[in-house]
Amino acid sequence: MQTGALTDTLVLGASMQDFFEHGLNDAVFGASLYANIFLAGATLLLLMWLGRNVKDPRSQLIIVSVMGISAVSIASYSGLASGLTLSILEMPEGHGMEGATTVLETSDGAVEEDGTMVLWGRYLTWTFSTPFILLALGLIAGSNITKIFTAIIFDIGIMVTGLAAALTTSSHLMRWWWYALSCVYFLVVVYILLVEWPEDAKAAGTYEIFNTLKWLTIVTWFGYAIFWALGNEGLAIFETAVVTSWGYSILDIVSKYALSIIIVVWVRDNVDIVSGGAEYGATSDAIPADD
Ligand code: RET
Repeated sequence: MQTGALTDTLVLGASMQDFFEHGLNDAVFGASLYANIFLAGATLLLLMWLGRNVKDPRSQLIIVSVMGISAVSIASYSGLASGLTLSILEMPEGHGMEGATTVLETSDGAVEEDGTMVLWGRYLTWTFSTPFILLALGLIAGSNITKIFTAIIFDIGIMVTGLAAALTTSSHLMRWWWYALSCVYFLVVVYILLVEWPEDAKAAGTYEIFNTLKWLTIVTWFGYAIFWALGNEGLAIFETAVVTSWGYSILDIVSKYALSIIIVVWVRDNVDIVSGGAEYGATSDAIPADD
């Protein structure tokens, strides 16, 4: 019968409610998400307070940009905590988590599912949060629109291909192909951060602060890439989603909240330097005619 055939092929995975309850009942896992909702909210309020007296538009743009990081983060972690943006995926042949099962702590007791837990909402939301980091860094370095745009476009490429790497279940090789592609885009961003923007920052008189922010960013961003490779989505050296989730959450604390606070405190005290460049906002060296 038609209905019978349909029922036979229906795959029943864990429900969104199961994921939500798991976040509440598994304290270690849940804390990695709820702590970040709290930290992102607290950082956002602190940044508003720190930047409240800044009136210069270019300085305000940097401040608004870093506030955007925490604003996206609240939504990102809410997506994970509510169970909306995570799944249990069965990994392909040859993957370290092939044949793995995951136990979810629901209110009705433990539910075991085939597959490993993938918090794919992170990669989706990094697509929206990390451009804010690069916009702020590019503006502090006094860089031009072309370089800022290039950094942001390749950054979006990193995150979208990272999302593809996390969600691909058809072939083990294809997962690593996505990962490699993501790394190539990542190298473009690293090049801009290590070579282009330090030069611009020297000219803008912001080299010292830029250098600190640059290293904070480079080290933590490599941390994300390494964590993916070692975690349950990659080589599965850390087998559980809990370790991977905490790893990313700790990296987030440094790469987003600490970075934002350093930026806003510096901008607030250095508005003259931030707004000082003669050609800020221009796309060529030409001086507009008066007529
Ligand atoms: C992935 C996996 C594929 C290879 C690479 C990655 C890099 C991720 C990075 C993430 C940075 C995230 C930040 C989030 C803050 O909101 C996608 C893990 C290279 C660099 C800073």
